[in-house]
Amino acid sequence: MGRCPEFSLYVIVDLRPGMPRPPDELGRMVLDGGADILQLRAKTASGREFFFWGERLRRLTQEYGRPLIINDRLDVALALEADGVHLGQDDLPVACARKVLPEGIIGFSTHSVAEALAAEALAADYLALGPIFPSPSKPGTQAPLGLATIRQAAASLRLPWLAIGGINEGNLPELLSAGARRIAVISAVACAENPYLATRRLKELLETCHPQ
Ligand code: TZP
Ligand code: MG
Repeated sequence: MGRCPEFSLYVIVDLRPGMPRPPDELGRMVLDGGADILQLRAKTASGREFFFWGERLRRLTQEYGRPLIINDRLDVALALEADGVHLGQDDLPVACARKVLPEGIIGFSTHSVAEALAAEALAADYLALGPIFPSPSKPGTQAPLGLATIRQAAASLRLPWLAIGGINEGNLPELLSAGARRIAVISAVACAENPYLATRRLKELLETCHPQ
């Protein structure tokens, strides 16, 4: 997969207010539980706060030897010497990030199979496709794509792609049966009573269906 290691479970640590645990405590629990990649996401935090938690998660991911990806902000990714950046349709263009991060992991968000197919021509290492189910972390932005989209994506995408949006232990089996191999989650682990166990269970389901 080039710059991006093979992965199945991508966990996003979201700095949005009201999360039950501090980001570094959550980060350690999900890394212990088997998350392959950690992303730090901050839609409302200041650059200072983003960097503060980024430094802590950077140390943690280095300790565990797993990649840290920064959502949206190439400047924060560079300042942290993170492993990569995840960009959306309204962020800096992928080609621009690739110039600045020639060896970095670059992810790109897409919201339909057509958008994902078009994005395969960009210099991204992986694509995110979603929301697949209604998402408590991104409410009301777009109608959920559903499992038919997963079947189409599995049949047509060549670049590694992950499914995102409302994924949890309950709906993961049907998602995997539809052809997904990689998932990203926020609430399924961050809002679980025990994020370590929640991560482990997701990872076990992923591995049972698609051994790495
Ligand atoms: N992009 C599409 S849905 C989503 C993002 C960032 C949020 C995923 O969070 P959750 O809580 O796992 O639905
Ligand atoms: Mg974005």
